[in-house]
Amino acid sequence: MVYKIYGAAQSTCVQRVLTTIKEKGLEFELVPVDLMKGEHKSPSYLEKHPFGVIPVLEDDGFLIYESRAICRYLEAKHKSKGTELIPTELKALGLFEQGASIETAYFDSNASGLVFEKLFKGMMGYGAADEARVKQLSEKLSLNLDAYERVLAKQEFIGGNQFTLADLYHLPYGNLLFAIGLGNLLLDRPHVKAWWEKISSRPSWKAVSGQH
Ligand SMILES: N[C@@H](CCC(=O)N[C@@H](CS)C(=O)NCC(=O)O)C(=O)O
Repeated sequence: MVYKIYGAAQSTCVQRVLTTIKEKGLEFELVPVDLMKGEHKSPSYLEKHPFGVIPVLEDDGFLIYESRAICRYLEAKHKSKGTELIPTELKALGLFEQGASIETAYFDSNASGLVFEKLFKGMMGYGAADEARVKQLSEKLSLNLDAYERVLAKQEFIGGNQFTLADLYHLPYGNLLFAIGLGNLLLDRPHVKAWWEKISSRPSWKAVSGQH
């Protein structure tokens, strides 16, 4: 079974899915969607993804979008293959769900905004970063990472004591924080630093981010 992933290899959301695919040891084919040419807004692509963003996964004619939902789908379908990315024991599952929610509520909302301001805006010709917004988002992220430090002082990973999708979800935007000169946010706190170094050195992520 070869999955089709519609997207671009450099896209953060696609990288989230590809890292999951590597962890599970699955086969995939990347079907290129060129954002610069606006292919994600074409009528045929909007049939696959009504919101006109990437990625979409195709599994033998079945289509699913939203990167985190795709990762969970693949984990559910291939539970016993490769790395187990969502625990089954009730309390471990509860902690995983908590960690997954932490990522969207306290990390992604700020980190993706920062990367948009400092990197994507320029790449897309939308002009200079709004420095007031950058300041606000980095202060918010910094405060939230103080909370990560408290969490990670008591458990090894953000979703409990095993590596899970909750950790993996952080990788693409965590990586780009370094590209925009804000990697110190992840390195200045000892428990966050140890966690970041552990998760970002996984072979799956190294392969997807091209740092093998
Ligand atoms: N929540 C969505 C976000 C998808 C998303 O925003 N994808 C970006 C690339 S990482 C995109 O297609 N951007 C193009 C656009 O917004 O026009 C997911 O996780 O899949």
